Amino acid sequence: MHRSIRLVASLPLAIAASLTAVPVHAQVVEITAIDYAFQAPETVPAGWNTIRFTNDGEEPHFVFMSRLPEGTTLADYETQASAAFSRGWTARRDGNASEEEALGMIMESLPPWFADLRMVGGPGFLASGLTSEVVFHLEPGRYVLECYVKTADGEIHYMEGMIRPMEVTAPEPLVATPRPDIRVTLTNDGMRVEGDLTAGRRVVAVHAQENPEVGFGHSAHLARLDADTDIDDVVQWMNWLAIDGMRAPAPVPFLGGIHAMPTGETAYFAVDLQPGRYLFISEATAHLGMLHEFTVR
Ligand SMILES: [Cu+2]
Repeated sequence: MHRSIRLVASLPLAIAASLTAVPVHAQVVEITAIDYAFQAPETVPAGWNTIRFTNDGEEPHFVFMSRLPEGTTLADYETQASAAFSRGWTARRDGNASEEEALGMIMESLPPWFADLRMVGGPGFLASGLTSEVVFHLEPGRYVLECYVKTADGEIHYMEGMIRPMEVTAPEPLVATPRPDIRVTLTNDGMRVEGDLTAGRRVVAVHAQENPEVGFGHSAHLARLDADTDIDDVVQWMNWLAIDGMRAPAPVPFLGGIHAMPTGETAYFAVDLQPGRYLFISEATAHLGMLHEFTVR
């Protein structure tokens, strides 16, 4: 744990200053995370939206963004879906369930409509003090913004207030699709990374070509690694049901990325790459080998 704190403390300011805009003429939506709430507009227009996500908190945060099925409200989401995860996690944390039992409890109590929840790939894990820009195509509907990172005490961020509704309104304006420099393709055989992995401002396209038949989808979050970072530590931290899983602080600084999306969809994020060691890692499927290390020279 001491090592984790040192890694976060050593985050170069250069990274914070260097995250830059995705070069696309999309509408810009500001979402800010604090410990523990989201500041965000109540409505945004449909279409390609650049989401500028800023972490003004001390702990790492993300925006798990999903569109509710027709006829479902934020209250349904909180009392039926979030509550199922909270119960499973609390049983696990308090020593009343193994990981498998906790997962079973969650799966059993999720409402039938949860299968129709449309995950749209919200902004990925982001370290304190950073801003990331992601570009998503949003369909009209009722959305939920949620963070389920945990505090050092094992409280889930959404239980502390990090859950919020957002309405996406029609009509859909015509805006250009971003042009990526780097393509990350998510398949059930692993993560394929192609393109210009050199220093400079890069737009990363994340494409969900496949998702697991059962369980949670693939995602791609970008972490900056130290020369001696053990990738297994990062993989273990991603295990939400592990006792120490996903609790603040993170073992590495996260620079953003894209959360789970439906199969076939693509979203984008921008990052200014500096020379160094990096890791693309999937949240729910990292332990299955969904990660890719690379070095920028
Ligand atoms: Cu959070």
